[in-house]
Amino acid sequence: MTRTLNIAMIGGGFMGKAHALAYAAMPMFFWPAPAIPHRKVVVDVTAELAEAARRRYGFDEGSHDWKSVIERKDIDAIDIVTPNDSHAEIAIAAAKAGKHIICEKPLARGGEEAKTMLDAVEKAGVTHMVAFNYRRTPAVALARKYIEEGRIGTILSFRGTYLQDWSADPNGPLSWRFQKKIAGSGAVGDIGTHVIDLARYLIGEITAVNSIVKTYIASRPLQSSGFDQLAASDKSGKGPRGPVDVDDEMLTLVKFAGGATGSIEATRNAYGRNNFITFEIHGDKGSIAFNYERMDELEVMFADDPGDARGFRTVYTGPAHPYGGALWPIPALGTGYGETKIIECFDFVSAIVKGEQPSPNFRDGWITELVADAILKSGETQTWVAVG
Ligand code: NAI
Ligand code: 4PW
Repeated sequence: MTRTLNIAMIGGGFMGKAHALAYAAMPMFFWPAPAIPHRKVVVDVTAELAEAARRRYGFDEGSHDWKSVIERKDIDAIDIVTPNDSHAEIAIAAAKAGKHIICEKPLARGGEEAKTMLDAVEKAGVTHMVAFNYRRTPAVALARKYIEEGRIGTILSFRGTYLQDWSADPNGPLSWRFQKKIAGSGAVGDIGTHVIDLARYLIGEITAVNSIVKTYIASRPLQSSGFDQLAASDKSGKGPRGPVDVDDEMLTLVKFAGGATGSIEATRNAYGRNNFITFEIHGDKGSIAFNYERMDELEVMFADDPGDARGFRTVYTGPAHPYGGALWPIPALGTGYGETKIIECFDFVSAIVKGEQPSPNFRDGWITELVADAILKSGETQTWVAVG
């Protein structure tokens, strides 16, 4: 009989919604499922918030005390979907209690904190995963397959971006994402780490960076609750303001261990861009280009394409491509953010059942933090900085 895994999810905000959806939907797509994730307990900071999350996201129970939930014998896995400042404390306690862990990105507020988490999960011998879900986009997994098969030859260069505009308005509220003590950093940690993860997944380790890191908006209106208000409606700018002590934008050159070069840009101040995660990869036998805003499409050009058909062409992902058999039966029916989380959930649950470590795991999360640290340091020193 298919095993059941009892999940305790800590945090009932934006990512709480995405992960709860994934637990419910994963067996509907991946059937037979490796195990059935059961939404057992959801935790938030007050009893009222926990109860609202319980009803909304379909959990058996709500709680406002993650410490007692982690100790429960009937919980198999802990899902950490809280702001970044609580990831380490919760993950280390969960590891000590012998629970499998999935933790949202960025794993921590820097390499040092991330290493304490890695040490804890490795000592405990539990399954651990960091939720860089964009690499679960079928077109991104297809890009990796082409690279692994040598379809574009030796990789020469990688250009990656993550451009958004939700923080371009100076009267957007001072959410936790603009506070260093909670977030760790700004665009670098929040969205730059997604591109670092994609670069590592597709090309390999980053060894050195040379970066520009800037803050454009020095203060923002205080928001009325601890909740993040990415899409706050009150942007009147009235009322008290607080200081922003994180970066708004970063641009960096990168060197890869395998010899390729590249660049990464991340900003939340790019008017007109929404979830503009892109990469273009050039090899000595072809090129690949991707834009998340058209996430079912992969642009490819192979050097041996006929001379009268040179140029990028579009592959629409579907059943023939990674994860495609579990998703929808015809290419271009359309996948979305939800599917990336459903696939992530499948890979996490599969890893628990097989007793293996999924990828990306806490070691990947730690290395990504080391790259982010190097970018921030290079932004300060205006020099090349080695990673690690
Ligand atoms: P959010 O602000 O929408 O929700 C956070 C929730 O956690 C709130 O309900 C809050 O009350 C609760 N919370 C805070 N401290 C808690 C504690 N000690 N115990 C229990 N509950 C607590 O934040 P959001 O957007 O859900 O972000 C959470 C994490 O997910 C962050 O690390 C963020 O970087 C990451 N994230 C990842 C995304 C991705 O695409 N993979 C997208 C958005 C966020
Ligand atoms: O991780 C990122 C978030 O913090 C996300 O992928 C997008 O940008 C959505 O919210 C923010």
